[in-house]
Amino acid sequence: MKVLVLGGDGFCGWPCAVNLADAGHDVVIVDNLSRRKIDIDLEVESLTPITTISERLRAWEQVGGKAMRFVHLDIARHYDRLLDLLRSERPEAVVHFAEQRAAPYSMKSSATKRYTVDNNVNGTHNLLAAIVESGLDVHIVHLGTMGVYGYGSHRGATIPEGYLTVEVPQVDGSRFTEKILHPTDPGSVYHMTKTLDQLLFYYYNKNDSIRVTDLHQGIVWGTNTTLTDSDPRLTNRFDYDGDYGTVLNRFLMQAAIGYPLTVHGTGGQTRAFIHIRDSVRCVQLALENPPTSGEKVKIFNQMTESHQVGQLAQKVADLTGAEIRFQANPRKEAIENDLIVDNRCFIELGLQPTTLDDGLLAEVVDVARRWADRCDRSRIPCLSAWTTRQAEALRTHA
Ligand code: NAD
Ligand code: USQ
Repeated sequence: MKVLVLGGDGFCGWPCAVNLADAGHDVVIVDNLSRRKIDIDLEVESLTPITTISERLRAWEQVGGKAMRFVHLDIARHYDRLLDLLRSERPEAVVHFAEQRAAPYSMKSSATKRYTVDNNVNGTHNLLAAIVESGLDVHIVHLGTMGVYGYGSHRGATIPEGYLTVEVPQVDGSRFTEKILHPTDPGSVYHMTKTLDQLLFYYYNKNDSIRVTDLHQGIVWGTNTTLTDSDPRLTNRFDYDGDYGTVLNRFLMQAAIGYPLTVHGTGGQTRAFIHIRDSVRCVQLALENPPTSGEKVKIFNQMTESHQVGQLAQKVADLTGAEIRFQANPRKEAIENDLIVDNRCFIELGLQPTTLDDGLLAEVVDVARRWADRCDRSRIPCLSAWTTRQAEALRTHA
């Protein structure tokens, strides 16, 4: 099938594009390369050396991969070009990764808050409006986040896949049940944009029958898939800095270079995780099992396991001998939370979860050790504070 991969130069998008091409799909990558530009602004680089998008595409063809094309386009700002692209390519599906995805970056300043909202909400809305205007029947597969459900207490309840069945009491004492979108509880401006995306999908699905699968993805760890590992020029990015590095990959990289593991607060935060290989597989499964015409937005919880941050640090320390250092938390978030997640949709479609086994953890440590000399230690601390109170705590405990 013809697929546009929006954000196909990014950490999740690149291995996904390669995987879809390998599966025989006709892939067009659309990206404005903003992620590479943000690295320049932040004066940091991916731990792994990554080649340019042209070099990546050339290398992919040289290793025998099915050719992919690249379109340099900002989907949040260039609506007319996006519409023209849809009209000329007539894709059957669009995979949408093209958003500013770091919570700490979104909380750095009013400028990054505004950029994240402008970029993410406009990008998603432009895509929906352009599909309606094109008159095409396009399946959107969007990368959302587990964070839309929030990380307060769920009082031991299992988080369903997008929709919650509620009982509504009436003044006359009667009750009725209803299936509603699970209430949202974003923990950062970035996460808030994902909750807004969710409403945009709900509306365009209801009004224009746009077919959407929204993947509520957990924290992705690991770096390469077998395909991106097949040639150094195909290597995926590895973010380790305080804005874009995510917790498990950061711990593994910190262990590799002998930097104490940076646990925020008590480490009681529980989060959902998925390995990059499973992330890629899930997107393919979602694409190949689209909603039918008239079906409401399909929501899948794209995660395979939940862990407490402190326990993860302990696991990495046990594996590598690393020291753990508890730090003032730059985020305004619950000290501790429960997280029980229903992920049956993907399991029923055949996903065999890659769990956090020692071999895979060690593989990431090896990647990080190989590139340790590229690490700028001064970029490791998380300095983006959620409020002035957290900023003060960071200063006091520095
Ligand atoms: P990334 O920043 O590495 O990739 C995003 C890509 O989109 C980049 O290549 C960037 O240049 C591009 N992009 C951003 N705005 C654009 C625009 N307006 N027009 C065109 N291209 C644009 O991020 P990622 O880690 O690959 O995440 C991809 C998606 O998956 C995001 O939407 C993110 O919210 C979601 N997600 C990521 C994770 C994770 O742990 N990395 C977890 C859950 C969900
Ligand atoms: N944390 C630490 N130490 C660190 C880094 C983070 O203790 O060095 C803690 C944070 O305080 C937080 C948790 O680890 O409690 C997760 O932080 P993270 O940066 O790994 O993940 P998050 O900010 O939630 O964002 C990432 C991706 C985002 C995606 C989200 C999925 O960047 O794109 O949407 O994971 S989820 O977490 O399920 O919402």
